[in-house]
Amino acid sequence: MSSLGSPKTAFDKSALSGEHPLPLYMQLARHLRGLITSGSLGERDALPGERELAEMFEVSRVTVRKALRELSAEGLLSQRQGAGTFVNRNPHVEQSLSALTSFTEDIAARGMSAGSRWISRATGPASPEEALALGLSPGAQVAKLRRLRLADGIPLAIEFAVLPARFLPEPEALDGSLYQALRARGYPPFRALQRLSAVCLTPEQSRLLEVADAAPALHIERRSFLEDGTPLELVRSQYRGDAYDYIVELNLV
Ligand code: 16G
Repeated sequence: MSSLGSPKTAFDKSALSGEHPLPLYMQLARHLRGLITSGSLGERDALPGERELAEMFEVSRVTVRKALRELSAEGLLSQRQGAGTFVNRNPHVEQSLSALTSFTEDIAARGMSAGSRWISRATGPASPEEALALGLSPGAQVAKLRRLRLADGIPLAIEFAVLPARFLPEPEALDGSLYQALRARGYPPFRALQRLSAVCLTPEQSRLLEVADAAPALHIERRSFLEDGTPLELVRSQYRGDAYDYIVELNLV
């Protein structure tokens, strides 16, 4: 149950209006979505039944059903046959864009435990694009690491990292933090360039991240360098759009 009191007290019938151009089920979904993202409805809170919600908001059960279906598709609710409808856990991470930190450090700093599930890892030849990004000759050997990154067991991002093989000759032996392993080998990441863009997840990515098909995500490409400017890693990742905010500090120049 959320710390903000009973979910029932948070429901506000006046959030819906027959005069509004949006269909009622969308207005209801928007209201409930707001309660979930603001924390008024907390992790694992149970929602009242369909009939009760319909009475509370003075709408039909069909409207309630459509709104709940929409939020389930977005991954904000779980509907369990016979048990009811529950708010999903929704970890939210605010990340500074100016600090060069690892996933493990970012998640630990928020009091959660970072984890990874391997999708694949191997040493092999660099693609022309990877060779270009890493300043290697075409076909040079690189370590390729594909991981699902988790916070408290919940999938947050898919990461595909490519590094010149000499920095990580045995990708199969990597257990835990990549940055920790690189620092331990004397190759600490010193500087990085990052490009962010908005994408819709592919069906495979949606499945891995346990979100609705084609859900929005942040595509982040990071190129990290050693202090002497040698390219260290090229990482392409998809971060769940509902779980990550990137914060940029702007100063007067
Ligand atoms: C972050 C980095 C990624 C790096 C990883 C290492 C972004 C967009 N990416 O996820 O480039 O490889 O941390 O994490 O921030 P680890 O040390 O926990 O394995």
